[in-house]
Amino acid sequence: PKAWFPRHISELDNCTHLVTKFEPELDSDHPGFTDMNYRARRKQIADIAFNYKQKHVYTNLKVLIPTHACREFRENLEILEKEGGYSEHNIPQLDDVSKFLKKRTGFQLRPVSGLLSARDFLASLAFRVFQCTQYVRHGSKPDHSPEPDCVHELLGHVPMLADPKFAKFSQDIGIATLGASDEDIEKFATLYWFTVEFGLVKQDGGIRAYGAGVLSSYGELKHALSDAPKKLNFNPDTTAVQVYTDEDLQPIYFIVESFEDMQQKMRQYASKIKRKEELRYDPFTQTLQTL
Ligand code: H2B
Ligand code: FE
Repeated sequence: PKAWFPRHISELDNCTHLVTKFEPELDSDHPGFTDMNYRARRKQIADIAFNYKQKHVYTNLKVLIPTHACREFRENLEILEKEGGYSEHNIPQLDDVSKFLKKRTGFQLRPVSGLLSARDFLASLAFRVFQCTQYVRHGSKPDHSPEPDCVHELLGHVPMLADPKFAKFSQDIGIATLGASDEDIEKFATLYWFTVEFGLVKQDGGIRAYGAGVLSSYGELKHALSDAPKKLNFNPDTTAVQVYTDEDLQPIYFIVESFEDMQQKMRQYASKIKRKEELRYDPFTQTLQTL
């Protein structure tokens, strides 16, 4: 067999094997062997070097997508790679992705500098506007970010927002939240969490991920489709009051029968919410009109 060697600069990620002969931690003859401060500092520096992975997230996720992601996500990621500037060597510009989405489903990306309140975030969806963070997670933890970052938005949300049915579903949640009480906003935020962020769907005789929080994290994607977490059937009345964690892998996921079924159940749920006015979005004037 031919010996492997790197053929692209990104493959230097695989050239990280250290010769440990002189390491202060392993070699008792090293002048720093007994100096714990020195060893701790060396370890910090070594960790930075180890974590320097070019497009680490993208490359890892691509391995799981064929078997773990729903059809809509897979198809749209392929189109984004052909037309949207997506690749493991490139993080596309927000404006280019926004134009791409606009053509496909009318969604546009609007830059935001951090985590928004649920009310403001959901209100934007009513106008087919997705508030999109600009910064990237810290390089020391490429597989996890406690807050949304552009890796999560671009790899998790954008492919799904490029699907017409899913775009409509997202806008419908947004419209349903307008003028809602704080209590109802809390419930819609929880429904959003268990669908758009961490949802699973029955497809092709198995279970696939469509939630952006799952699809943008290698660890979460593996975990979500394993036997470890609990999986319940999506039902807006019970899902809306399910407690969740945003600090760790999810212990519970909700499965929808299909996107049509999810949309219909959500519509029914939203129609029961007390509201002062019935609203409809007029795309020509980009205004919400009272019916
Ligand atoms: N703000 C930002 N910037 N991005 C998000 O994905 C996001 C948010 N999600 N605020 C919201 C909250 C979501 O978790 C729900 C609606 O609370
Ligand atoms: Fe998100």
